[in-house]
Amino acid sequence: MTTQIDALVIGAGFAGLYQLHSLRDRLGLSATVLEAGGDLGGTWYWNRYPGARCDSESHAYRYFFSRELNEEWEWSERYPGPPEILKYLGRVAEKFDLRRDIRFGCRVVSAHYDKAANRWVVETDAGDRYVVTYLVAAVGCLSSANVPDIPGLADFGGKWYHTGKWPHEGVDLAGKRVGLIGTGSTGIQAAPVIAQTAAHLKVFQRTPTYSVPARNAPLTPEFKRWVRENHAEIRAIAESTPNGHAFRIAKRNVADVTPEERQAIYEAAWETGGLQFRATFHDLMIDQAANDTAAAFLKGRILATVRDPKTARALADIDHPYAAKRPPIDTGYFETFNRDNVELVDLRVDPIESIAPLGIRTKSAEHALDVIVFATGYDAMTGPLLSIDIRGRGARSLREDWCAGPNTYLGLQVPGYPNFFTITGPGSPSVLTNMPVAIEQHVEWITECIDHMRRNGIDTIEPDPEAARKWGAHINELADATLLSKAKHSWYYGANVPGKPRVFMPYAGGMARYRSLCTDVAARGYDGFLLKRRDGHEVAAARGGGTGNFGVERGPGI
Ligand code: NA7
Repeated sequence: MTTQIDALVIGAGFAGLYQLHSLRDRLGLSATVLEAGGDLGGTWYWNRYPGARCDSESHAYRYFFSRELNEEWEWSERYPGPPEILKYLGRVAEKFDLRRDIRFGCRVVSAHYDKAANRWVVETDAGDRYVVTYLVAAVGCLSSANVPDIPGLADFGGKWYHTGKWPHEGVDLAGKRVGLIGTGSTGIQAAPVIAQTAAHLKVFQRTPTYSVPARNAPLTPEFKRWVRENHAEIRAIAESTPNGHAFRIAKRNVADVTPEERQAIYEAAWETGGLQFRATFHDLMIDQAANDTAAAFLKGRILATVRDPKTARALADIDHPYAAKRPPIDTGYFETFNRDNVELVDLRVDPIESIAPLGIRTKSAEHALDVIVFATGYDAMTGPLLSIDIRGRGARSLREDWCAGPNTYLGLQVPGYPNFFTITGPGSPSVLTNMPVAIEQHVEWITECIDHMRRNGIDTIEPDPEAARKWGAHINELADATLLSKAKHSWYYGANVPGKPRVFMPYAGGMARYRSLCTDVAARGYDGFLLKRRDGHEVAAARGGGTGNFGVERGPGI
């Protein structure tokens, strides 16, 4: 079956839903969303592991584009869990009548640009074809599960699961000996909940990491009222801060206060909980000495919480600056190691060698297990795009073009792939932000760009290769100006996936700055992009950003 429409959107998470609404209901285009999952939700459709919860605070984890939607929706907890987020997205889909243009259970396998027709030909795993003018990837950054290639997994006699593909019917862990591999945000959320039901839990830790208590709780009626009455202000803060959350980063530097004041500030932030800890000082992410003070405080908390000294030392022996890797937040993670049924396996001392039919074999021990839970993260940012056979001009493939790392302009488009847009793609702030805020900005920019093309008889838009090259250099320059570059083994660098190019992928200049750059680029006639009319004539843009003059502000861009 071949369907001809104006626009095709891949993915029905936060990004895909809003993109569909914008293209269809604002621009009047015919548009369809193809979604591999059985229902909407994206990340939240798949991530239903024990303890799964959003790390963004709920009052800013929402769309802001519709006042009416904001006024009718109320979150129940400080951090929403998957069921409530799915309910929210369900309400969005109902309100804007989105489901009629979404095909579920439909995986896109290829998207090839047909130059002669100036159309994208998209094929699904069911063999359906879509011929479209505009192609938007709303595939998410963390949707390609990374299951490590450990020898023997196929022979494991028990059950194994990746947290990002958790069975929807749930997994009964009662009475089971569970091995949890991975101590990133996911493993840290899952361990305390698994420990409550499993007979025994072994946490296999490769890299210890910091964590701050989330302090989740039901929202009080007063707070809910405050949210209802202050949507505009919450939005204004979220859209003007570097990471899109509804809290501001303090202007003070660590050296501006006495050690006693600093301690009191950290203690208060510890009590408040959550990602706000990162906002206590302006220079935490740019000054090693400043960061050392936060790191020392957080390591001290681990040592004070965990009773067994050897376990405490293994958990607190952290090798990177605080927040140089994605900082987890938790509910009783370190306390979990005080339980009789929980044990830490320090893989730096005793690495995993193989998986045997009865469990995990490390260098010096056999760990008998009934269930293995892989909380081993994702082939982040590029993985979801490269899992599709995407081919642009001259049948060049994205996999080949990105063999040395992603190449984009503003994280929105790829040179040689006309009319193909990515939402929260590599080269955009994405994973360094509160996602819905980044998503809204992208969707609106893409929608306005397509509107501009249609109003001005422009057939194709794609980045000038030179602008993309400069953008790539800028991404690295920004990362190097922060302490993010001190954790080269993070997934921000693709280091968690063997063979993946080690390139810093997200834009670390901050969401607010990125927003103004994108707005400026559009205002200059899509500076840095090549726009061609139907007759093949190029439309000149005023040159600015296209010359690589993006500016670097040495500040807390993340
Ligand atoms: P992360 O942050 O990538 O964490 C994955 C964890 O799994 C991390 O501790 C890894 O250790 C560990 N890992 C990965 N591969 C292995 C192998 N082969 N052996 C042992 N341990 C391994 O993924 P999450 O799902 O926790 O979080 C992803 C994002 O979701 C998070 O940032 C939030 O935005 C939400 P490593 O540190 O690589 O040594």
